[in-house]
Amino acid sequence: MTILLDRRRTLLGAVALAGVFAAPRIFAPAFAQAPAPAPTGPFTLPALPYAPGANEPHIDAQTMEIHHGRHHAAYVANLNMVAKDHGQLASLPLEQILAKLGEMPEAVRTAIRNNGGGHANHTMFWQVMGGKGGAPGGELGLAITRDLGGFDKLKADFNGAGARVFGSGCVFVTVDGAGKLALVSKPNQDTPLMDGNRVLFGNDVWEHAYYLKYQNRRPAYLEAWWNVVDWDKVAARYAAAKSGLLAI
Ligand code: MN3
Repeated sequence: MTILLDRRRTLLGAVALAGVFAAPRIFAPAFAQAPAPAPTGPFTLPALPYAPGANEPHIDAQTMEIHHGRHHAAYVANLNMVAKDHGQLASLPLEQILAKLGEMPEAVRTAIRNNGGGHANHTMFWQVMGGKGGAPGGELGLAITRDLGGFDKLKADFNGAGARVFGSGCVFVTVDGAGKLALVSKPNQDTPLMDGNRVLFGNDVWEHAYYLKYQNRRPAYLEAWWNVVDWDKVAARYAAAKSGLLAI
């Protein structure tokens, strides 16, 4: 009896094991249809040029980490998904893609506008922060006085434009090849690059840029932001623009 029972157990065990090993075969086609890994290029997330806490206390480290590591990273990942099926994107610099938005395939134009714009705006945004604020001097300071009525007026006008953005968007100071400055705000992830212009600096007024620390107090964020602007970096961008070398 004992031997028979053992045999039955062994048989049942064998059937059960066969079932376990058969199962993957049944589901094999589903595995075969799983999406390919997300593309890692041609666009890449630039590293933050400073530690996430470098802009404390005005912009908290957690906001910087989420803003860079999730929001900006998502724009890059989405843009790469578009580029996977539209290889021509890989052969054009981002600022040219955005300047030629109207020539992009209609089916993906909005995706390029939102994600390409988001990639460009954030790439610029990280670069111009990490500083100690203060007032810009030298040739840039003179240009602000000449074209924007001085630094105090620029700050007031810039903060006012930022407060008036309904929903999400950015405020920019643009610069042309002659060094002339202008103030402009854009909705969503639109950028002056889409008009063929160059961005000297700008601030992100999406709620994700400030909500953890400032909640609904966008004007307080706009005011505090000037304390982290790196005017040396902005001055370098100004010189690059006048040399025709400023891209994003
Ligand atoms: Mn943002």
